[in-house]
Amino acid sequence: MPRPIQANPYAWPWNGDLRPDNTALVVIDMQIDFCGAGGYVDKMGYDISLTRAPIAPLKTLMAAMRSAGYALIHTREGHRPDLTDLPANKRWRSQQIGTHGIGIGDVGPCGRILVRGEPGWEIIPELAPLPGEVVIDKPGKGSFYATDLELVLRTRGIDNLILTGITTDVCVHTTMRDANDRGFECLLLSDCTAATEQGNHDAALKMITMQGGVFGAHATSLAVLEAIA
Ligand code: C5J
Repeated sequence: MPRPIQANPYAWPWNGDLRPDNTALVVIDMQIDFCGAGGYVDKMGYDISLTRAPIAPLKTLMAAMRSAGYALIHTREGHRPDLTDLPANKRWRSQQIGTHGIGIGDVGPCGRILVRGEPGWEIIPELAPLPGEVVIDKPGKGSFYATDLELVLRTRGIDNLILTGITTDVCVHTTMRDANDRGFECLLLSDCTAATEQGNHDAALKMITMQGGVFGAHATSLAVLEAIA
């Protein structure tokens, strides 16, 4: 039986009920567009060494959780090739930063940015899903909006979510907040997430600790590995 995970601001999960069949590891948007050379984040001029930092600890954690029998769920942010699910304001804003007015839906070095089926939209090979693992395609920042994630989790009897991936302050936080409102018990891993600015990552962690754990808790991947060993 796994022990509760040493986390901040409380030992997680709240009720101590941590089991492979009620807990899933969610790996959010580890796509070339967010952490690969020539991808969207790189084109915007951000330092991809930050968004690549979670790759190594995630690789170790994913292997350990797979062999301990936990479900892994992967997400990919992306839009239909005809862009019918891309709000005009999201596209316009994405074209305001970086070079040459290129944003979501436009052609970049890794194909059309954040368009399903393009090379940049793929999950990086180091963290590729295994056959049979659930992959959620989402058009928004949160993983629940316009997806069947909640149905998949409820069907499997999942209560606890361990949240990882990029970026901490955008897609991971949006997912955590939404999951928390839906009654899921959430843990965000500080070394398996990253933002495009370190200050945003740090602030996103601090926000979680307010009000006794306003959206859940955060911990390191080492604490998870120790608890499930
Ligand atoms: C962003 C994400 N930052 N996966 N997406 O646009 O966080």
